[in-house]
Amino acid sequence: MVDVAELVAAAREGRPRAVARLISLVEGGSGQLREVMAALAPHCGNAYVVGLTGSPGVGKSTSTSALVSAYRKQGRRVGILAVDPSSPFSGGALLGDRVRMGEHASDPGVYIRSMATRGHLGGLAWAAPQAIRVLDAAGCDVVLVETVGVGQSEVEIAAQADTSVVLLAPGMGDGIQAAKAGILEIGDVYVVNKADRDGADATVRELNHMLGLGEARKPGDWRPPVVKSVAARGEGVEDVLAALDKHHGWMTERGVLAERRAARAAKEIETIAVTALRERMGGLRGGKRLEALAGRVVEGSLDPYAAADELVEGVTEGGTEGGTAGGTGG
Ligand SMILES: Nc1nc2c(ncn2[C@@H]2O[C@H](COP(=O)(O)OP(=O)(O)O)[C@@H](O)[C@H]2O)c(=O)[nH]1
Ligand SMILES: [Mg+2]
Repeated sequence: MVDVAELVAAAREGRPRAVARLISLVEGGSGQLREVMAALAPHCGNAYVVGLTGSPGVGKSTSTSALVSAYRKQGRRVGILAVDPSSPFSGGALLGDRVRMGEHASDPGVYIRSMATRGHLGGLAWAAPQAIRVLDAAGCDVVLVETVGVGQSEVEIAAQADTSVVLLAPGMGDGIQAAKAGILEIGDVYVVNKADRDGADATVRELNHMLGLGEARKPGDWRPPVVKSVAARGEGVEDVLAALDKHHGWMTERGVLAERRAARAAKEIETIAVTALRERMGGLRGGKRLEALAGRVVEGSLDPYAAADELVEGVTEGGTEGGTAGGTGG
């Protein structure tokens, strides 16, 4: 058993090992997860969470690293969460990222953490926000969440961020692919990286065109900007930063930031509750109940709606008994 209060205090003093330990606890769905989350709660809500998403190789890690440098120049503390839903590894930094983030590895104002989510009950939607909370409570002013663009997971991670950045690279009909993937609905800021390559301007134009299609924006609504960058050389990074600042300002002014956070918290609660409910239904007592109810539905002595009501009532009565300690832990 870990002394959670001590660990949280150490993390808040900026001790990287305490931060790492806390993330491991929440990531692993530890039996102390609830205790950790309760201890973190009063210290959360300060960090500005930026999600970066896009196809593999588009330059997310390079851009993240460049953004970290820019934020560090402003004296802000930064947390980086690299989420790879397909990776079986977790804990340390991914090999490539270790190289690209290398310059920040020894900076005490920067936390770098990779996270694999495969096998997690509740997946990304559950695992990432807990780690973000740890970084937030540890005093990070900004948390950058990099996730590989593999469809659903990037949509999920976009929903975790205050601001979502979608990265694209010129050529290969990336823009059209983006439209197919529904990426045009999730970006608050679009970055055409690798602008040192041919076709960057065409990609910017194409994106701007697609973003303008079917738009019914009112005056004062946010129009996602399209920014060009050469992350590998640090070019255009100030423009990305400026776009982020602008979006943050717009959200704050309009109350959108508070709205998004409330919607996110609601979703998070719902996910945890539904997962806990499903666990209980699958548990021994729940399973027996379900079996008995199924028999009655087949017989015709009960309809499925009434059966579902009975099942929900049956597994929710009596507090947390029958649920796992972690609630949603894998
Ligand atoms: N030519 C060019 N290469 C870049 C640029 N940004 C990143 N790269 C390179 O693209 C490769 C993939 O970058 P990485 O940041 O790992 O992409 P990620 O998979 O999206 O995280 C690396 O070899 C980078 O050095 C850029 O602006 N121009
Ligand atoms: Mg990467």
